[in-house]
Amino acid sequence: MSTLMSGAQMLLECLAREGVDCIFGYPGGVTLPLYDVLYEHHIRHVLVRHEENAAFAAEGYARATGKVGVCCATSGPGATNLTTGLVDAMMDSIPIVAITGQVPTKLIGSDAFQEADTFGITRSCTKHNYLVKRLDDLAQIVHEAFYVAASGRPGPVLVDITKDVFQGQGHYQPVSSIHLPGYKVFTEGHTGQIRRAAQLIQEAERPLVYAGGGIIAAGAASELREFVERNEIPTVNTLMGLGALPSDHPNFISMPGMHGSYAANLALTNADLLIALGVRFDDRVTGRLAAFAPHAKVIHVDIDPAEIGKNRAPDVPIVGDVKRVLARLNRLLAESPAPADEKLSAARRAWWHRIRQWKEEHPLEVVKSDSEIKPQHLMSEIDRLSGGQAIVTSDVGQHQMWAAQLIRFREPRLWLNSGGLGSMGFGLPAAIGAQFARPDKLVFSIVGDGGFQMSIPELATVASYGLPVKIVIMNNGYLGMVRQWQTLFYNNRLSAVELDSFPDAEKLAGAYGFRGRTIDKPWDLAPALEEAVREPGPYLLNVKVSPSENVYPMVPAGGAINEMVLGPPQPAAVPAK
Ligand SMILES: Cc1ncc(C[n+]2csc(CCOP(=O)(O)OP(=O)(O)O)c2C)c(N)n1
Repeated sequence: MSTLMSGAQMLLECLAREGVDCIFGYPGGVTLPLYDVLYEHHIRHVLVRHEENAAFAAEGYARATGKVGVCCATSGPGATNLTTGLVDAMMDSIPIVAITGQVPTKLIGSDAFQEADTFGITRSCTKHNYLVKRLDDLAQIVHEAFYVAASGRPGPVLVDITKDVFQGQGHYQPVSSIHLPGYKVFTEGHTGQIRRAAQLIQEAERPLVYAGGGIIAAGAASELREFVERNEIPTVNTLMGLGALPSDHPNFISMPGMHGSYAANLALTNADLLIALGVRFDDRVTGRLAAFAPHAKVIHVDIDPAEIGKNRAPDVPIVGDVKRVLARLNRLLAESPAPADEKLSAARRAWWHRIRQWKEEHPLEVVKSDSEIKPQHLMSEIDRLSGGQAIVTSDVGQHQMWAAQLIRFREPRLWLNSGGLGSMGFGLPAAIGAQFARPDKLVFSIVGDGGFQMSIPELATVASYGLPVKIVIMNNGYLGMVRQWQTLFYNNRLSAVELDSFPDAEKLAGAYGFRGRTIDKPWDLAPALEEAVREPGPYLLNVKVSPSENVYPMVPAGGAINEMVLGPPQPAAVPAK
């Protein structure tokens, strides 16, 4: 007979059995019984300074490892503070389990102190959610929550637990199987469609792989690499997919989309076959949908049937785990190679030639100046120190786009950013989660001066755990990305974008007990970053960059992705060739 335990102990037993070693959270009234058990439990609880950041940190942990991240909040305001992080995880398909406390069962619906309808509020921002009102259901639900979060298309799952369940006494019953009628995960892919895909791949003159976060979620990077190498196919990785193919791989073009490269966007526009792998044809990638990849047949592989045909009807739909589907495609293409066809080979050579030309005509450039620090210069220095190996989290805005364009990632799970939701305030807490998950790694957190001010409370978390995160503020004195749109599309009428009061970084970091510095001279950039990396603990580097720089290329909202503004002085529309 197993030992009698409280609901709170049982919850931790479940988490331990799920391999959880770390929870990001913030306590409160109804979670007191849980925190009492955490007091002497081996699972580490990390006290963040705001619940939103608990969710972002759990995401950072999950994004850096592929494991389920866990966050925890009390009822009412604690739970509602989690919601941005839940939506963020939902949009980017990140597996997290959020535990929230709820008022005692008998008080539900009575407007009790700190009661909120967490179950109702989070229904639309979770993959699945539960309200636990009976201790007998607890273990089953918690194990289900982990299964749902991590299986199929990953996502956030919330478990709302009443205080009486935490306080009740019962026996933990191991959960031997999880059977969820109505929740089916299709992993294998349809054999006939995989054959059709193989045939299209062998016949295409201008094939292009368009690979996204699904490759990283599925752990399919080596299958992707084999696929593009064996079939000699050029590849674009979306913002969420950076690192799926190493940035310096010869088949890698770069990121496509609104701030994607000229070559990547023209490759999409001119391809005759798009092999879309774990992507969702997001509007920031496609631009005007009707003009997206107008000459291409589409093979779309995704584990979520709802993605197939959502934005673009594919010619070959394949619902399945992209890792398994690619492995099967690789086998099929190896076993039955296409017969030699000189005309086709010449067309493929010409395709590669055009792509190389586009890359040479308009590369993503590192702009430098003798008098001021250019944002691109900052990113290239971080890239130099990272060598494609560091974990880099970003916040949202111009710095995010420059980082995505100019920093290399040699592996998956190094580039962590809020892609779908674009949540400012993500970068620093995500770095905290990532650093806990990967203490061995150098972690840069690149943030704008706007987003940083949303996360300042987390400097306390960084300090109190001595996390050696290198926080780099790209400080342009503006909400830069909004300023850019106002400059380009609203006659430079700068409205509510100036950030004219910014704290002294050295004093701010010093107030928390670690080192910080502000620089604004280009010759100080490399030494200052090196100093930050050498520092064994945290470091806050405030880099004042030229204030009014714009991110290019840029596809204006509603434009086709070949209609890029390539940069000052004059917009240049690039025709599809
Ligand atoms: C929570 C949240 N609020 C508002 C926005 C809208 N927004 C997108 S980018 C941006 C400006 C970000 O400024 P900053 O953090 O300084 O970064 P920069 O663009 O200058 O690199 C804003 C306000 C957002 N993405 N997230």
